[in-house]
Amino acid sequence: MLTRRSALAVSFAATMSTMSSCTKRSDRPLFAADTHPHDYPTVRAVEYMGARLAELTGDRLKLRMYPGGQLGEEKDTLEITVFGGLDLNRVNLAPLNAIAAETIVPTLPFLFRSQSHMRAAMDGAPGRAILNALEPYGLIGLCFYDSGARSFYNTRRPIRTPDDMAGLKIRVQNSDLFVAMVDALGADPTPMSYGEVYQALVQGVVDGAENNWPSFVSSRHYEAAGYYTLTGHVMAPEVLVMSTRAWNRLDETDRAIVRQAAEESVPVMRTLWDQRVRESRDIIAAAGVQVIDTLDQTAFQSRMAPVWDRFVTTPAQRRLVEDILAVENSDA
Ligand code: GTR
Repeated sequence: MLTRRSALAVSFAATMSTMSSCTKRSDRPLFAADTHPHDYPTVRAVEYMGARLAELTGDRLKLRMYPGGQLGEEKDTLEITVFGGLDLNRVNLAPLNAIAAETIVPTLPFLFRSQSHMRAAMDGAPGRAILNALEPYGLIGLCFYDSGARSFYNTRRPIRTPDDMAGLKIRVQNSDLFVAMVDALGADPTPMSYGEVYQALVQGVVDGAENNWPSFVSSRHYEAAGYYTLTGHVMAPEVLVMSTRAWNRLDETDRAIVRQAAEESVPVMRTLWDQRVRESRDIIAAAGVQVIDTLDQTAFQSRMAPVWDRFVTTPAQRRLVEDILAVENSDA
């Protein structure tokens, strides 16, 4: 059954494809979607990209952002992007896991050593290979944005070891990898769209979820979940994708400009991100959430071997894992 939001997104997509088939490409802006609110770093970075597009083309290319999940949940807007109803979409890598196997690799638990390792790997050849792997599926990968490290929060009790997670119902993103990961920790994984999690936490439909500092705050999940355990288990970055249909309407010059503007938005996003993480930590501290930061991370990590074995299966994935692990970074 279609939710109200996805119904809205479908009708939006229908209007857009009618518009694009009967107007020239320069007659309307590129439409972009993001699940986060208007002031979130990913939204502001894509808007920055839009401003650069306008500058570089004398207003020929423009971008209009639809933030706050108003066009639907990531899974739905991704489908719409693939069939060309949306031009640009900023999503997490997790909903892409079912589309392109290469996107699973940066989503693997405890893969990256640090944020700077993640940034160095995604800026380099492994990142480029993952973006290119989206092309056969109707998506052009433009750039990666930070998503920090995801950690577990819940409404019930402080989690210090995997055993403390036993029986907790934990919301996960729509990705089999996340389901398997939470399962391996002994909790009960519940895949659910992001927009539904706040109510589910408040009503006790789930006991917890997992996310980075900025999302924990902007989603207001911290108002319901008073325990945040810094497992930092996944550092999968966000990704900005363009519909191949929209891409095909651009000539070579404009494609290069789109790539340039996207690349220029990355350092802008990183500055906004680091600032937002600091602000979010302060908000959590002031709200009295119990932050559990003295924990044995290896106890969580050691449960992940079967998850890696199950999800890293192709030669391309194995090569990516090796290449990412071999990337050196300043704080390694
Ligand atoms: C956030 C991410 C979103 C979405 C969300 C979720 O960190 O930025 O794109 O994936 O997590 O948990 O669904």
